[in-house]
Amino acid sequence: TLDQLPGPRGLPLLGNLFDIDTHSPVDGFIAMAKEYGPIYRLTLPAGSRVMVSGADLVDQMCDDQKFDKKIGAGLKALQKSVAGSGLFTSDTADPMWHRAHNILMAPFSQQAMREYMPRMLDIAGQLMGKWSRLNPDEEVNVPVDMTSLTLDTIALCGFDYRFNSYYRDTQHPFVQAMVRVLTEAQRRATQPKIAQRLRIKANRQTQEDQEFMKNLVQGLVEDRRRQGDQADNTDLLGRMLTGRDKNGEGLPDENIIAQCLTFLVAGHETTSGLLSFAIYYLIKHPEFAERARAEVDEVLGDDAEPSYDQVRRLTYVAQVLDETLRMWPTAPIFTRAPFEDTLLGGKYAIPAGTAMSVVIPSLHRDRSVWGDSADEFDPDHFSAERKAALPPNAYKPFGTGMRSCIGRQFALQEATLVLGMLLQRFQFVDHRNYQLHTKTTLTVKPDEFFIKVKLRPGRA
Ligand code: MNH
Repeated sequence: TLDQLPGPRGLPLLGNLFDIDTHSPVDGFIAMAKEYGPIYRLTLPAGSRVMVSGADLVDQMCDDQKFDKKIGAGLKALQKSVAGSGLFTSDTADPMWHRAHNILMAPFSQQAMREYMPRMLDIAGQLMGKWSRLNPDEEVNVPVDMTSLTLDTIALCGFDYRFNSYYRDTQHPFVQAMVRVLTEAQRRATQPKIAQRLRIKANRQTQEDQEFMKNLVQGLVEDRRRQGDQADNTDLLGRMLTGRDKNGEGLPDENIIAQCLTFLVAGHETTSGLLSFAIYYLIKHPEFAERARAEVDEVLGDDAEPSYDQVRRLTYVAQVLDETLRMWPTAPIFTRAPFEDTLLGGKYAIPAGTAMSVVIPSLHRDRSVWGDSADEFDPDHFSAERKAALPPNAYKPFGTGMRSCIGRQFALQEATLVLGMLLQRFQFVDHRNYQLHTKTTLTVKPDEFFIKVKLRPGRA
């Protein structure tokens, strides 16, 4: 039974809460996978959870016929606080998940990505402008500047709205509201209900913030409806307003609003963490940075604005990003449950409905897949031949099956474009000799990561 699984022992009520570092809980999950092996059990106030990282076990869990995504306590909190009936926090059994998935597949497809290039270039250009105007002694806070980039990009491509993060000292009020609500949601997920009811002021703030966010997006939806045929519906919002599923059904406004909020939450921190970790690995591995820069110089030359086709030709930069997501998948966990009682790996009896979380960073360093170089950053892990030879479901930074990330092409195009443009223009200077430590909110990112940048000769 589940009780026989290895795992840390805890105090009766608090379970293993104290075994988990709240600054970066994922570090604790990774350390426990090292200690207890490919499958272990945690006892938390919210219930017990099975944590899995063995490649053979995860492969079995990725069968959509036998396992389904499970909306656990964390995702429930996200659903209640911001994401509502959006794709990320809906049950697969919910008919609205199917309708929205159906309507949104085309706008998120690789073919659609050409359409977002002008908007992505608009925001990328703002970052290039900011960094190229820094004085030599000024440093950049990498995750902060990357979060501005990815938030502004998803808002502009998503619903033609500008947060103008690079033109402000403080975050846009919408972003402030979102960050406050997400922080509070995380607190709620780990606190007893009674303690939460006592947080009267915080609860009122949450309600105000939620209304503020909803009203802003609702206003955009209504404006767009009013414009009718005059509207430029090339962003995600326009495509949701006009899209129909295979039965001819569209999405109700309430659902469209939830999707917009979901894209903001799901779409910004993950991609900004990816870019931040990629820069970290490149400053620590100058040989790979030089190889990437050589490719960029060949493909982009002096062109100020890369085209869609040029971005597609940055294959080594793409390998750097794939390898970065192997070492640090920025959405580090996904959770599934078997439809029926299941024997996992031929020996672990798992009752139907048991929540099982995949610890993706540990999966990605499984020695049976990556051999002795499992812990080493090397973009050649994703050379065309090695990528083709990977066992199924060994590499899962975007989750799995029909519940995998719908924004994958979007995120990879944005990250390839931006990392390419940065390498084209700048040398990164590791003036603090940064030692990696991570911070986990919904996602994981390098904490307190500063660099300096030097404009390359002849670039502006
Ligand atoms: Mn994304 C689902 C990782 C970028 C929108 N995303 C997932 C899942 C992972 C994930 C893992 C599966 C979660 C689960 O099973 O519970 N996402 C990423 C990573 C990046 C990323 C690592 C960037 C790097 N995601 C984006 C972007 C968007 C987006 C950008 C939107 C513009 N993601 C989603 C949505 C889902 C999702 C929406 C839920 C899809 C579904 O269940 O139908």
